[in-house]
Amino acid sequence: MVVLAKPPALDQISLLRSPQPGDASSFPGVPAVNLSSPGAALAVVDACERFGFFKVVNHGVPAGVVDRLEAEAVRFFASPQAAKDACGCGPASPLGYGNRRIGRNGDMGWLEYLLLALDGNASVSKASPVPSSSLRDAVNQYVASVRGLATSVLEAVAEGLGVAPRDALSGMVADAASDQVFRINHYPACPLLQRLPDSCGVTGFGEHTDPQLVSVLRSNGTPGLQLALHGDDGRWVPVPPDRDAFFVIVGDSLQVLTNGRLKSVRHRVVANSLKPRVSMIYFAGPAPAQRIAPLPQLLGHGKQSLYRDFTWGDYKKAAYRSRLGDNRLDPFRI
Ligand code: GA4
Repeated sequence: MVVLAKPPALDQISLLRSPQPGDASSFPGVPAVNLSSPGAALAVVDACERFGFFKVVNHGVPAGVVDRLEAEAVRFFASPQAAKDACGCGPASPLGYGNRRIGRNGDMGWLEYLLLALDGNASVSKASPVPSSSLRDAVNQYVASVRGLATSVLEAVAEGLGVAPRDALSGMVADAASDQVFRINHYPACPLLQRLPDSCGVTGFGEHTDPQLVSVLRSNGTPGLQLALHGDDGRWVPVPPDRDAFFVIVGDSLQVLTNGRLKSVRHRVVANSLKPRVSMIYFAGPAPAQRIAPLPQLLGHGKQSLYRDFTWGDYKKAAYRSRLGDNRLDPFRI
């Protein structure tokens, strides 16, 4: 048992866990894909089938756009807590500035964040409170580029799966009514960790799958992200940070649209004792009325859908009734 002289704030919200990654020796590493190279579509599908995860390199998103947003985010999160609490954009419910509370059902993490809704033009929506117009502008500029990356990824998935038209998936995200969200997470350094045995970790963001089609994540150079391997008893492996790449995460909706051929991936973040981690994630979701069902071309040869029919609106509503770590697709399986 660990006895701490002075109970830290962390104790109040029972964050301590032991999220130990497993033996990563047989993990070949995160696949890296250059979307403009020949064979990219097959490489994307292969990575999505094996891991539900890969990183995009040589992506063409200007470094200045990324750096500008990271600097704005760091500046906001570094402001006094009282200023953040009074920024007029919190507490998150679920949009806005959130501190440690995730979602509506009691999930907690060692982080603070901004969760923003985007409108049909992929600009921060009027319904989303933001702390400053400079942060809003930086998000809009960033999302304009990263949404293009998500589009290319979804086109590559369609091509690699032999699905026509090429925009069968990406069109769901390009739809003017599509439901896209953007999140900036700040995981402060957690010095308490240095006083705990190695076997103890602090949960930054608990394990979960993303409900959307795909998520595109970029982080600073601080480690912490881990993913559960498909098969292999869901062994957890660390994802080495790469501030120059974008990580693509397969979400539950893409799993259903491909009738389980691509699988969403459980992932989580553990806190770091020394360095703060900042990540920015674009979640590509479809319009609320969009039917989420296997694409007809993937249901040939008498194959049945593994899922009952539902819309993105139904799924999102169910997600917000769930706990972070729940398997949200289970109730939708036939
Ligand atoms: C996980 C993916 C995205 O971060 C998110 C999260 C959302 C939230 O933080 O408000 C949820 C979570 C996420 C899934 C289950 C519900 C909803 C918290 C939670 C407990 C913005 C999303 O779309 O779903």
